[in-house]
Amino acid sequence: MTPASSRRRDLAAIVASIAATVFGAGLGELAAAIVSPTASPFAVIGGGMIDLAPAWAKDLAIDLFGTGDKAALLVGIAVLLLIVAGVAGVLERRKAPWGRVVLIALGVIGAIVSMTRADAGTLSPLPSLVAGAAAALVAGLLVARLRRRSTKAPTDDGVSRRSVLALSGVAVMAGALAAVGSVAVSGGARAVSAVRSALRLPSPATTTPVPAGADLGIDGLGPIITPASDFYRIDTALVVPQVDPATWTLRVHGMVEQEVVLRWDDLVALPQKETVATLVCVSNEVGGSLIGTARWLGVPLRDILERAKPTTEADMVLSHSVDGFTASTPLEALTDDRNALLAIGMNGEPLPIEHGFPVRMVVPGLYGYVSATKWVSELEVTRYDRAEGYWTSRGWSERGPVKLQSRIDVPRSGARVGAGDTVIAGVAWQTHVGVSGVEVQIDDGPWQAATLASAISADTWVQWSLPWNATSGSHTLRCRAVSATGETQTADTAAPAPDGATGWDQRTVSVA
Ligand SMILES: Nc1nc2c(c(=O)[nH]1)N[C@H]1C(S)=C(S)[C@@H](COP(=O)(O)O)O[C@H]1N2
Ligand SMILES: [Mo]
Repeated sequence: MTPASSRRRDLAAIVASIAATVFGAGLGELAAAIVSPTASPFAVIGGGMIDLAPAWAKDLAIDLFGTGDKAALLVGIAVLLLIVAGVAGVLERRKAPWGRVVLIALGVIGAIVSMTRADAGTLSPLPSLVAGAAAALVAGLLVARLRRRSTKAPTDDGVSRRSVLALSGVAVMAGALAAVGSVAVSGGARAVSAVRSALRLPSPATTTPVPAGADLGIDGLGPIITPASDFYRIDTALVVPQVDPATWTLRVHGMVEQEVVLRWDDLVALPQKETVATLVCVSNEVGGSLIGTARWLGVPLRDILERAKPTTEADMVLSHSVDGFTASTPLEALTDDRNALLAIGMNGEPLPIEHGFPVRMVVPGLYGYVSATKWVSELEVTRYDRAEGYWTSRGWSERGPVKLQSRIDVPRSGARVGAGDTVIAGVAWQTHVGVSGVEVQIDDGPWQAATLASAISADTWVQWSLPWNATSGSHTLRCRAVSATGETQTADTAAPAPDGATGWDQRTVSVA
């Protein structure tokens, strides 16, 4: 065989093996949709990578891709998979059956990882095994065609290669069809979303009014209550957990006098409270958008814990999600007079599925990673010296009180502003502490006091504005908040890890 024809055969083997892998992956997705949606080979590998990833990698992913970090991860896995598949193709042609061995090994790795997932069931390894076996089988058959003909006359070369390429096309189509089929079959997701749509929430016994002056209505400043569709989403779940209220339970256990198990019907029968609270992610950079404010409906966690009677030695509640995520919340924050909720409603509707349907926690004053467990299923009353939450074991601080912060929203960074009278505006927050003022500095001028809008409560962000007579040229705007306790927001810059970013938000605008 000439080196050129060998190269062409290698190329055909690469194409065939990649096609076989696409076919296997599609079949694996279909198998997962049928037996267990969270056991999709991609979700399993991705979930495993998310859990194993060091803190800096999470930071980097959020930095680079924002809330699109999961899509980026899946694309990354797919690219890696196709590279390995290509290598397996060459191996299979030159050293059969080693290519098939590699593909089967990929399936076995997926199967092993699937069994380590928090939500693993007995059938979880199946989709990955199906994917690996199908990829190996098809790759073996296709590459064998290439190998078989290579002993015949060189004129047959092109014919066999072309037939392998055509069959590869068929394999890719079949894989795509299986993947499309998997979406149609995944009834679990549709079922829970139908249950959610049909739900009627109980009415609250008490509500938090939103004062008329809370929303300044300035163009470019977000609404004081963030619509659920615009609310940032951060979690480790590649496949959004589908939890049916009919089977949902909350077990309160650990260092308690009385273990409590709550069902959905029990929960909705309890007196409900509607509060407004701002939720912010510890990964939010200065000036970042991983923050939102919503009206939450639910039962005070205090009322639930009161029934279980935590023992006096307990100082932490480790809340568990159905997907294995955990958060460590100081027991005190759940039993003091703040509105820490076991929430079922967001802005007047059942929680959106990706925001924790049917039940999540919302605790004013603490970053989400230590308090806002979505799809919550267990409250384990324990101690900080006995257990730790998901992000604490990855290097983040065990307690996460929200730091004093402020952000400039108007004018936007890099915006072109017309000279003359305009306005600088933004938001400021230190949830559960409250904000008493915001100061703005234009270029190197003096710090000027902005006007604060009416606050909903100390648990929410507050809007602020300052009139500005803008002169033409480039200007740097800075803001800093003053807390309700009189503390001024620090100028010291700190990265989000391990306990939240600090520093002043700064924008440069050019005035024409
Ligand atoms: N089950 C689960 N709950 C979770 C998380 C998670 O990864 N899994 N992430 C937490 C983090 S880090 C934040 S900031 C908030 C974000 O809530 P949201 O997605 O509704 O905005 O959810 C918290 N609850
Ligand atoms: Mo977060």
